[in-house]
Amino acid sequence: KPTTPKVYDQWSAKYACQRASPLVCVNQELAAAFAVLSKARELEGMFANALSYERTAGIIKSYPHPITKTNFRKDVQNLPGLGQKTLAKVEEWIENGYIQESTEITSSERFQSLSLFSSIYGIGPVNARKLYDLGLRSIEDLERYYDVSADTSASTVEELEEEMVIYTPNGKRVPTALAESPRKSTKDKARAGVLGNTYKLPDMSIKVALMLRGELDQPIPRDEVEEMHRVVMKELQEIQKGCISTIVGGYRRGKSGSNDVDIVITHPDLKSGADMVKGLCKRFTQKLHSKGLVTHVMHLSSFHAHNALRTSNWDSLEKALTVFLLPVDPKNPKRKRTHRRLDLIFAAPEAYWTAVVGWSGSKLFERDLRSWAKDRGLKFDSSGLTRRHDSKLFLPRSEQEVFDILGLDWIDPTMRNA
Ligand code: DGT
Ligand code: MG
Repeated sequence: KPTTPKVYDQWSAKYACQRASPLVCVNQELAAAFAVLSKARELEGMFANALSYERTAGIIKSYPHPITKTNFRKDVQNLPGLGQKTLAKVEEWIENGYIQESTEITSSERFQSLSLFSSIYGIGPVNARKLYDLGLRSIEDLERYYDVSADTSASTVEELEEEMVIYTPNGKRVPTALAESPRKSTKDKARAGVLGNTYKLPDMSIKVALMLRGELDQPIPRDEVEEMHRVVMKELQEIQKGCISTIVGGYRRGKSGSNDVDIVITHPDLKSGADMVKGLCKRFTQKLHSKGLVTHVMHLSSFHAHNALRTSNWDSLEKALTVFLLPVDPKNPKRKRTHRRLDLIFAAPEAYWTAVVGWSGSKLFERDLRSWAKDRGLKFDSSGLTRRHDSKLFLPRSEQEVFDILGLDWIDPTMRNA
């Protein structure tokens, strides 16, 4: 579908989901400078500031002209959400070609270490700061700290399930089984400290990510993403015929190299598809693991229909976050394969298109999609689209219908790079 010219004209709209945002924009360095500021605030736990700079980077990505003094006065200073401080930085960039603060941050030891630590799958900003405060600076420091030399080879589905715990804000460990149990009341969970939870990946996953760092941090070319997809779907047909899928994430937005591969899967049978998909995630992950295609399982989640932990970031879909290794190519046996991060997301047929939209990104696009929906009395997440006042569930039959229900103009996935 071609992107409608209308969306291209809406560069001054408030929400990222109303605007066309190309992968690379005409003011890319300016957007990147604000992305650095956003990242720095995020790493320091200043989430409101991080979001504000992320929005600035987003709106700059949609602005279709190179920013100059003239159009700064005409357009840019009137863009929604840009405060005085931010505008001063844009002017500084017009004047000097850089933003002093971004340049300083980029070269600071603290920023470099915190970014490096948080680039390891499973290490978030809080953990990164904790490690930095312990005096750790480099990857070698991390490897010593997590004792990566110890056996990190096996993390099977079963082992992982036993290890899964949720850390409550006061540091209490609660088994995921309790946290996700549909039988425990919200009150029980609150008593156990589950509400306001943060998921923490088991240290084992961090070890795996560290051990495979040299491979996992290499971007995955598009043809390899497609090859992984083909292999995965061929295996899936063997245990559940007729499943369909979409490669989502950065690949779908046109990135030439992805950090991971995200695939949304369903069975299209409207009558029995939901039953066929239920529990499939775990079964399929076990199959891939037994074949050596999935070498590690970093996280498995949501095996309960009523996931009481539905927060803004975690939908209730079944998903497996794994490490994947393509088999050696018989036509090219010398070529060594690289471990890749693979996320499999399973949706019932009625949730398929919201899952596709919800996992295509970008992150800001998704966040604004939720806000946009909320403003209209709707609730959007990857597992469904509902009306707030009576919880009426919509059943979109295509991606276009998701946009229609939300009252949004169509935006091609390659223009969702806010
Ligand atoms: P990359 O880094 O090349 O993989 O780039 P992306 O954009 O593919 O980033 P990724 O894979 O972290 O996330 C893909 C999209 O899926 C992104 O828009 C956010 C969304 N997403 C990631 N994790 C979750 C989750 O746990 N729940 C939901 N609902 N969405 C998620
Ligand atoms: Mg991705």
